[in-house]
Amino acid sequence: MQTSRPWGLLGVAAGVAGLATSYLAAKALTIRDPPLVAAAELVVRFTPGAVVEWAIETLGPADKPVLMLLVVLVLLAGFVAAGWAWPRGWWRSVLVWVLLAGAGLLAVQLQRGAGMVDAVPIGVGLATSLLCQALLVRLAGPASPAGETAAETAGETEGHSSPEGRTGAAPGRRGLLAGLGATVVLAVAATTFGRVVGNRKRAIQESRRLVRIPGVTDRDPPPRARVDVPGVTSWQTPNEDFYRIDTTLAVPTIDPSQWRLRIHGMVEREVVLTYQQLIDMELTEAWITLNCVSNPVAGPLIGNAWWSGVLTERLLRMARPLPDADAVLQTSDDGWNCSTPLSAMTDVRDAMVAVAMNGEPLPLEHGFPARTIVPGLYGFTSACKWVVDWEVTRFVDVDAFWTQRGWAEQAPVRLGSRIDVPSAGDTVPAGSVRVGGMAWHQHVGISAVEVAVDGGDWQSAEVALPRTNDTWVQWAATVEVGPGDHVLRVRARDKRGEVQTGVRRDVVPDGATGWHEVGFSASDEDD
Ligand SMILES: Nc1nc2c(c(=O)[nH]1)N[C@H]1C(S)=C(S)[C@@H](COP(=O)(O)O)O[C@H]1N2
Ligand SMILES: [Mo]
Repeated sequence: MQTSRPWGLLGVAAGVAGLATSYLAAKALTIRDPPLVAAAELVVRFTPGAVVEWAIETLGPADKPVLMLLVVLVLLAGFVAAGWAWPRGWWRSVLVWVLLAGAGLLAVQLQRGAGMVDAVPIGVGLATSLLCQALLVRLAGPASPAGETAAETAGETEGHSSPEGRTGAAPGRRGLLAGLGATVVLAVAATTFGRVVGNRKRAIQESRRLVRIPGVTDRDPPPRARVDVPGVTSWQTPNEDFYRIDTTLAVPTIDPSQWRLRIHGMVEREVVLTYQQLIDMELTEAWITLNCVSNPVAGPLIGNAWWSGVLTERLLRMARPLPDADAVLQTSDDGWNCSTPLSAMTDVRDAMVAVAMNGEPLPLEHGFPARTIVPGLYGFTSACKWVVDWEVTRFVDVDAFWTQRGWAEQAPVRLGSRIDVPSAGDTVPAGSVRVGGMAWHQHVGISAVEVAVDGGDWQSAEVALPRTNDTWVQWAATVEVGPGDHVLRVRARDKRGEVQTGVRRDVVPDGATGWHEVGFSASDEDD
């Protein structure tokens, strides 16, 4: 028996399994391109233009398949190398896998608009390949000690006379075949499932594109909402730039025709609404700023949009909550939930089940086909995306997702402000410096903003006040600074007379507090 392990084949099987799960992960996370495609795109990007032109000319429409084939061949070579490396020391093999994953990561990260999430499929693929290889090697029979003599050792242990004789060649081969078969099945299953998930996403994107909601308008920001300082955050946040926070790995894909909102629990009458019934009701539209409780001072987890939807008050009125109820446990299609004060959903504010954001049906990531928006409350206690169920209840009887994890049960947004201009570390000409930023206390409203340089006296800023209290506001000021280093700080005052506290507190359990401070330098113009 002179069979040594088919090391290269093991590597290829493990590599293909990794490719398959990375493809599945990419589809499930709705990432534009799976890593393999990203790699092919990278090749195109770094190939000299003349070569690309030559390829297109000579290969015609076959240029893309040929390119993919090349990338696949290079990858296969990498997989074989990873396989061969194993008997020379498992860590060498791991090194090859890591290098391959590193190349994939590079390809993915060099894509336009790549983010952290795009790295996930690579991690999934790497983990799969490592795991598969380890399992396959094990199935192939008694492990051969790593080292230069691996080939000889492999030959020895194969003999029936060796101590592991009974688990030698024949059972090893059977185990290996079973393992390879299982790997192929896994790879095909992962790819097929990824396809299905991807197709489903595309189908729902298409339904979204076709949705027409009568009464939804696309509004320009009110003129008085803006200050004239370049670099201050846009008052309206475009959908593509709107921060996204949720616990889902795969964005729920809900066909609007299948969507229902069930209102039940402590109500006189249970109500079940279809999407059509919802959008046939009278629409409310409003500018509302949404922010996340985990936004640190001056963090990015805040945005302002023009929302269209149906007042939660109207929907709850149909169900007639019982007098003892004080909360609505809202549940998403993906199982996430939050408990919202019933009062905030039934008082005069523009709390709504939103169906459109900035004049378009909700983007899938922001809750299509429907999500709740409650002005004045942090998202984790109110802004349920993909909302499908409202149980009218009492706070004492429920513990929602984040409350179980140490966050507050109720969380009105805190008065806050930040400096956008200057940015930390900027150098500006000494003298009169225009500064600006944002301030917010949704549903209370901002009355004034003040800035101070180097811990000096507070001076009032100009505030661009839109007619609503439910959005953030832009502010601007002119400060006088001499040459040298400076620190600018800001604080806001709300319409209840509360002055923003300078006490620094962490985001847990109910939102950060503290003034935003920015260090910058002023230089003499003669320098
Ligand atoms: N289904 C679901 N809805 C959710 C969440 C979630 O994890 N799942 N996160 C909430 C939190 S913490 C915030 S801050 C807002 C963010 O909404 P956005 O992603 O549209 O900006 O959604 C809320 N709604
Ligand atoms: Mo949040």
